Amino acid sequence: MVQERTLPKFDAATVQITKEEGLLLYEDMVLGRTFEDKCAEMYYRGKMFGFVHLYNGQEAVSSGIIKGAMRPGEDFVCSTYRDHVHALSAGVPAKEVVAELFGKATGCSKGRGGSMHMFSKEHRLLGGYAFVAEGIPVAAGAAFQTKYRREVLGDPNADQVSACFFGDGAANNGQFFETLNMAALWKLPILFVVENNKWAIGMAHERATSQPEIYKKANAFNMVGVEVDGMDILAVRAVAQEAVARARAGEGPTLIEALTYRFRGHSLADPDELRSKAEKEFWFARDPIKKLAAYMVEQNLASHEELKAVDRKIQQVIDEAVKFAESSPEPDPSELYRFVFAEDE
Ligand SMILES: Cc1ncc(C[n+]2csc(CCOP(=O)(O)OP(=O)(O)O)c2C)c(N)n1
Ligand SMILES: [Mg+2]
Repeated sequence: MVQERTLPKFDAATVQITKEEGLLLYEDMVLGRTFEDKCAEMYYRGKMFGFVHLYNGQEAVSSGIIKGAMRPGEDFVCSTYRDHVHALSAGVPAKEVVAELFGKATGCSKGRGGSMHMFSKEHRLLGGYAFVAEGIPVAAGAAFQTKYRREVLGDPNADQVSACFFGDGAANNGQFFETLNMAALWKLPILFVVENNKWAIGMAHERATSQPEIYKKANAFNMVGVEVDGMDILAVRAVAQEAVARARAGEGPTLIEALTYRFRGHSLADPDELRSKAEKEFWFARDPIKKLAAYMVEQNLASHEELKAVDRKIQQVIDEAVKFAESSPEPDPSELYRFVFAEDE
């Protein structure tokens, strides 16, 4: 029998959501899922190399936080090696993400990064990072500069919020503790979003940490900590909206622990033999996309036909993105040393 942590209950009746908002969230999650499925197909067809970590199952976290509560393109987003979908939610066009996976010059990191290093200055995506917990202090740096511009340089437009996504495994790393301390001390405008998917490769979360309820660690820093059902996008959105409001008001950071699950192995090279069938079934039954679709139909916010039209539209976006990436040029070898250091555009 699998011992599952009780998912916090969320009463959807407490939220108001318009048809447009619902469709935006639905579309973003479908984009994430369809993108990753195509990515797996391309990987097995030998179109890309190295480690590739997919986000299937966790979509409600990226879409609920970024699309549901932030201002994509103005606010900052910082990711991990599981970064394709955070990039998409932040507004990086799918064609630039596929091109980056293929190592093409048109990729968002100009083909230099690949799967684990999506980056976009334009979309304020601070990067994907291969080292566990590496992005946490980087996101705090972005939050610090916002606060500095506002309070020291007197820029009234400096009200941006940073969201930093990382895993349960990362929450056992020293950078997590040091950064949370500083962020709380300086009341930085930042959301620390732990995507607790129960596993760090093959290490079960409960076996690796003294306090499995990660949100409670916020207490040690005098910071607000909340847990949320990471399979329920409306719950994630509600928690994120509160945290963003707190950050913009100068009231400091929030630690959000989203309870979620990855529907695939750790990476595309992982045979995924350690997780039990019962555990997987428990979480597959909570598919965040199906949950939102059912809610939208039940609330008369959209019909099955309208939702299917979104699915078809996204399929087309992905197909076009692949064509764009396939026909894009490789980076020119004469430019090998370019972009090592920052340069004016
Ligand atoms: C500093 C560091 N140590 C070890 C690794 C190897 N590693 C890659 S992913 C991973 C597991 C991280 O799990 P988690 O933070 O829960 O994120 P998830 O993969 O579940 O999204 C480990 C140990 C690494 N990349 N960086
Ligand atoms: Mg994990």
